Amino acid sequence: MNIEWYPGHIAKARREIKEHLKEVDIVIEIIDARCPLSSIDFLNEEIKGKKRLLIIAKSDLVSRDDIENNIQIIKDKANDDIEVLSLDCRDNTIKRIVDKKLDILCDFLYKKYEKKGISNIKIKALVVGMPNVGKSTFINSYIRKKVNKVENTPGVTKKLQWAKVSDKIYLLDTPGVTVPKFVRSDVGINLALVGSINDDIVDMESLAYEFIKKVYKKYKALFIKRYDLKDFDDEDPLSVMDAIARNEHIFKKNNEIDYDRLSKLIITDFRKGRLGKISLE
Ligand SMILES: Nc1nc2c(ncn2[C@@H]2O[C@H](COP(=O)(O)OP(=O)(O)OP(=O)(O)O)[C@@H](O)[C@H]2O)c(=O)[nH]1
Ligand SMILES: [Mg+2]
Repeated sequence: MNIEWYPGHIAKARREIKEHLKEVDIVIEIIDARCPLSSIDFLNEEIKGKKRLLIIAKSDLVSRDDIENNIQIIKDKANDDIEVLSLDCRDNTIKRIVDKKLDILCDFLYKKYEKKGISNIKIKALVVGMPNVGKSTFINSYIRKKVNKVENTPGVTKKLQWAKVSDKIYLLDTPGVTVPKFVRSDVGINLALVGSINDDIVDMESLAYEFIKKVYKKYKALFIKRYDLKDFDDEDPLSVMDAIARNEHIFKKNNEIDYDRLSKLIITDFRKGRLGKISLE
């Protein structure tokens, strides 16, 4: 299965974000805890040299072990100034912990201002990431005000928009953007599964099949619990899908399995965390 999604509005947003890079001091990149390695490295070339705060959003949907493993992989790969935080971005008590990380990253700026004798420091941060990862939610929680529109679908934020945190800190919310070409087909599949790619361009039946193929062995117990698959031993993805359909009674009028409805059910259960904590990476 090969998924690519780089429509015109995303190409345009990417250009606009690039133009703003010059005027920001740091970059806050938001990635999805369920596929952190597929949602990272956005604008990697362009942001080289910028201090980066990497926020692993939706951490409530993944086990601590999976998050720690992936943080280690990211830290081993990152060779620039980077701080990492894993969060539930809907939690509006995150301010203190985010401020602490920003202070570490901005220490160089404070020193620079101090040398010049400037006391009214202004820090501008760019908030970027793939579509639907939680950028606007993060900003709202950090500011403790609903300044940005949030919805569980990609492409909600349409324009770049400044938000004032305090006299000292300003954040620029941006539309979620994908890259012109994913490095592996796996990346497209993972991003589609977490809802970063418009569902309209994705074949949901193939996507559900890929999902089961990818995670069933590791998370079998969660599937058994959710769909009551106790006496079912086969691990073939299609057989698993059929077993779920039988137990959930997902048939068409002619008694054939309704794969369209079944696929949407499985993917929605995953996205909403109803299956339990599942990481794609
Ligand atoms: N469980 C969970 N849900 C989250 C978290 N952060 C955001 N969400 C949900 O994810 C969905 C998308 O959030 P947004 O803040 O609109 O994401 P965005 O990155 O701004 O999306 P675009 O503007 O479309 O690129 C919403 O339904 C949020 O409630 C999180 O940490 N945990
Ligand atoms: Mg947004």
